[in-house]
Amino acid sequence: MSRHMFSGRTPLAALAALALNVAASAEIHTVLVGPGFDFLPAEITIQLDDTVHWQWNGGFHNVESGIGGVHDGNFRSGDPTSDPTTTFDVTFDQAFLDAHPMPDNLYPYYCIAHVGVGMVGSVTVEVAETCLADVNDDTTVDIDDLFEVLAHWGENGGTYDVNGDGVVDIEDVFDVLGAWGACP
Ligand SMILES: [Ca+2]
Ligand SMILES: [Ca+2]
Ligand SMILES: [Cu+2]
Repeated sequence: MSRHMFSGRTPLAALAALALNVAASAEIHTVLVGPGFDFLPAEITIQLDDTVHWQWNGGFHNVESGIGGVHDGNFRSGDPTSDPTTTFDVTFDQAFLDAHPMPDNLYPYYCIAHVGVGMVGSVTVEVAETCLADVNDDTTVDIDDLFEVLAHWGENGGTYDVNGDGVVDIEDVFDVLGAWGACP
């Protein structure tokens, strides 16, 4: 089987270690609040389970979700402040998305003191279709799915073509590694 050909070249222990690293890759994204009337970066795209860390950088500001100064209730740092030690963190995990659903997982926000002069930002949360990588349908993406993809190496499409590009190859292996863990 193609599995043997592959494992002869690539130590499975290294693949497993890579998978663990990928699975534990939730990131923290810092957004500067001020010193002018802007957020930097103003628009960010993050992955599910990542955290946005707003850090006050001069000026009198807050972070408040919504559009045009109308708060939508998703998140709010508090009243505007110029305290330079102020920070505000939101972790955009599945529980947060479930509690605060938004179209396309797009979360607009503003500073209530300066929304009138365009102090706005947004967070877009990308959610990987992890269950596509669960090729054996047991609700967990793990070493068994990796073996299945390797065993069907080179096939044209089908269940084991995780990314749907028409061939089972290394990209599908990376998709399995990237989706490691329980399906949501
Ligand atoms: Ca599975
Ligand atoms: Ca593929
Ligand atoms: Cu402001």
